[in-house]
Parts: sequence; structure tokens; C-alpha cells
Amino acid sequence: MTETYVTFQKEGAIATITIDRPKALNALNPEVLGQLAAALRQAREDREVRGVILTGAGGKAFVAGADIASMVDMPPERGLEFAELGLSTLQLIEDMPKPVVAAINGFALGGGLELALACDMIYATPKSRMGLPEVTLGIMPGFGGTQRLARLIGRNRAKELVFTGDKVDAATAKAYGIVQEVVEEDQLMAHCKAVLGRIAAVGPVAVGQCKRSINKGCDLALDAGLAVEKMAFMSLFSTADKKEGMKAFLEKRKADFKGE
Ligand code: DAK
Repeated sequence: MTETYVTFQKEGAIATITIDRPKALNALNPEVLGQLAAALRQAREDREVRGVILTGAGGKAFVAGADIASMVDMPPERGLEFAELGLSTLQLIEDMPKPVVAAINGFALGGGLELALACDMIYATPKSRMGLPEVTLGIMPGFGGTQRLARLIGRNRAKELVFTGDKVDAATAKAYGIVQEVVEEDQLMAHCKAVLGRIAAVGPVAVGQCKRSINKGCDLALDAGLAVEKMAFMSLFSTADKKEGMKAFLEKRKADFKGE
């Protein structure tokens, strides 16, 4: 029987996906990635879910990277499958029209940090350490790390981290703009739930379009990005949520968004 390495829990509008392979510091092997992709699809398809928390079990790591033991003798064709599985899993996060936050409590290294970088926001505990140490293994980040990190924090700071393989603490990661907030360990999940709870109360289709507009638009020239935003904006004018949000304001009541 296949072991369960990823759990999915739903509490109201918030789904928590936990990578649960603490013996290997939640390292990503093909089974873990396959189960993670399935959990992300479940969150995407569930209409009640308006936000997702991605975290790691065991209290020591978010994810310590791709699984080195499973890669050491991996033939190139399996490597390609692994790459496609990893890249498509991260793409699921970026394309999901719902916010996904990474709750980091411990190590987020290599593929683990790359996974977090595909999320919409990152919150981390003070003891967390993150970095892209792939060069210390003679490889390089391959789940989008060079691209997403450079876009997020700028080329030269990204180069410093990627070329050295250094691990930085949560406060430094916040100063670099990788982490949004450093949150005490016993408050981490509550903090993520509070942020997602506030987002769950606003128009879900609008949030999805904001995410798409930022993700797609930021990689384009400003004119093209503004065109992406314009089309997204116009699409919201045909939603029931737009009608409800505006009517609720005028009627001085709380909006009841259906996500339609
Ligand atoms: N893979 C496999 N096992 C790992 C692991 C990993 N990434 N990280 C930790 N473990 C295992 C350790 O081997 C150890 O197992 P046992 O010896 O107990 O069986 C257990 O987890 C506990 O780890 P340690 O004993 O080492 O714990 P420490 O507290 O002493 O050290 C550490 C914690 C996080 C500093 C250390 O474990 C460490 O340096 N881990 C490796 C971190 C790392 O280098 N991560 C990057 C991996 S490379 C691809 C795209 C992307 C990628 C790959 C392919 N394609 C496009 C194909 C991504 C690559 C990576 O992420």
C-alpha cells in the first residue's frame, strides 16, 4: 500500500495541505509530489475552499528540498518525468484562482523554497532557515527557483543566494522580501488562517482575477500588463459577485459573495 505523505484538511473556507514525511524533513520524492498535486487539485475543485495553507509536518522543516536519495541514481528519463511532475505541481499553485500561502516552520531549502516561492504569500517562524543550496550538490535550482526568486527579490540578491547556496534566517528573508511576516511558532497557523479568513470574506472571483492579473501581468511590459488587468477587470462586470458587492454597499449590509 502506498504511504500517505500529504494530508488535506478543511476548516470552513480554508484548506490546509500538509506535507507529512518528517523522517526525511518532508523532502519531495515523486510520490510526495504526486500526492501534493492531487491535494492541490482537490482544493482547486472544492467550491467551498477560498484559501489554502501549505505547510510541513514534524516541526523541523517545511520541505528540505527535493529528495536527494531518490535523485542520486535517477536516470535522465526519470529525471525528466520528475521535473515535469514538479513544475506542473508548482504551476497548479500559481494557476489556482485562490490564494495559497506557505506556512514555513523550519527548513525551506531547494525545491522546498521553490515550492514556497510559487505560493502567493509566505509566513515563517523565527527559527526557519531558507535557501537554494543546489550548487552545493553540483546541480542548480530546477523548479523555477532562479526565475521566481530573481523576479521577487531582484537579480543580484538572488544571485548571491543561488551562487553561494547560503541559508538565511526568517528575519533576513523578510528583509529581502521573500517572507511577508515572521510569526511565532504557536501563532503561525492562526496567522495564516486569519489572513485567508479576511480574503475569504471578499469576492472570490475578484481575488482569483487579481491573482491572475499580478502573476501574468508582472512578467510583461507595463502596457501588456495593463491590458491583462483591463480584461480581468471587465470580466468581473458580468459576475453576480460584482452586483452583490455593490448592492450590499449601497444597502449598508455585508456582502454575501457566492463566487459566481
Ligand atoms: N533529501 C533526502 N533526505 C533528506 C533531505 C533531502 N533534501 N534533507 C534531509 N534529509 C534527511 C536526512 O538524510 C536525514 O535522514 P536520515 O539520515 O535520518 O535517514 C533526515 O532527513 C534528517 O536530516 P539531518 O540528519 O541531515 O538533519 P540536520 O538537522 O542535521 O540537518 C539540514 C538539516 C536541512 C540542514 C540537512 O538535512 C540538509 O542539508 N539537507 C539537505 C538540504 C538540501 O540540500 N536541499 C536541496 C536538495 S536539492 C529538479 C528540479 C528541482 C530539484 C531537483 C530536480 N528537476 C527539474 C529534475 C531540486 C533539488 C533540491 O531541492
